[in-house]
Amino acid sequence: MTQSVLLVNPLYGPTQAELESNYQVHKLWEASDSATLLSEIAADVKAIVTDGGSGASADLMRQLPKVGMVTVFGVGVDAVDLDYCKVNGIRVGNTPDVLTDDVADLALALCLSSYRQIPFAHQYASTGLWESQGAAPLTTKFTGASVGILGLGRIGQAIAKRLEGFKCQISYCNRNERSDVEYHYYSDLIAMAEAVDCLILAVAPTPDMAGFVGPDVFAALGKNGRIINVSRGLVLDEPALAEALQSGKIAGAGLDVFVNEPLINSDLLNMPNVVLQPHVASGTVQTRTAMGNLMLENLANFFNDKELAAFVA
Ligand code: 8YV
Repeated sequence: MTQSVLLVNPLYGPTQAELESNYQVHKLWEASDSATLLSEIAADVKAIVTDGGSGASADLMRQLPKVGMVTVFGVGVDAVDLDYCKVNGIRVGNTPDVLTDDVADLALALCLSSYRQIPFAHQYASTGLWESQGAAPLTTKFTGASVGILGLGRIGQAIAKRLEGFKCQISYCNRNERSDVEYHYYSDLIAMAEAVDCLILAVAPTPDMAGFVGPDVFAALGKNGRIINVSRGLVLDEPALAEALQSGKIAGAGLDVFVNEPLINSDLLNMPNVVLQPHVASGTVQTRTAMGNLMLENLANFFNDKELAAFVA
């Protein structure tokens, strides 16, 4: 029997094609009236397929009472109502590990882009400014920088490994100190921000972390401080960040994620000291393929009553 699933939003093409060839796929984003679609499919749908940004709300899951699994095309499950899943015995699959290297690579790319002003220098070279104005302005050295990582999980550790290659002084802030690393531990984010030049957000956020990195952290980082975010937009107080960047309270930011993506706070657009990316940290063909395969494996395992390949609940 072909199983029915709800697909919340479009996926990486080949993954979606594979999904559609194995399941009956109901596409939520195509429905003119989502409540009507959900009531029509409620008796059949046992799994929700979604991505890290959309997740699955309690309201959505309530309308599909037969659902026993949410499978996320991504590692982050902050947009899935995990409390609702726990109470209702709904499994939650995700795609850890396979995207770790790409996300860490992009974090480093954002560090280098910010310190060495690569987007600005590209403009300088490509628009004739080099010829008309002479040599480009000098930038800031990244090798040897003091860097603090908020969240030393899988991705945070992969970032730290890369930072070792840049001879950085590495600190981290976690709920608990890790016994398996030598980096400097801070239990307090402000204390770490005071000690470092560059703060990289790699934390797996919980909903209560909204605006966690705000004015007090920017003040602690200081005028030479930079913030890199490859975690989730909600962790950063964006209006306060824009103000801190405009007023020179901190030096720069490199951002891949935003609180209302794909909308970006207009104050952050076109600022010379901000490097923006459209949430592409895991966005390589190789990694999206691996994420898709893991997500499909999770789904197949659920329907075949096997343990999920990767899950958080
Ligand atoms: C994806 C992500 O961009 O893994 C995550 O949590 O945010 C990303 O890898 C997203 O889930 C795919 O759309």
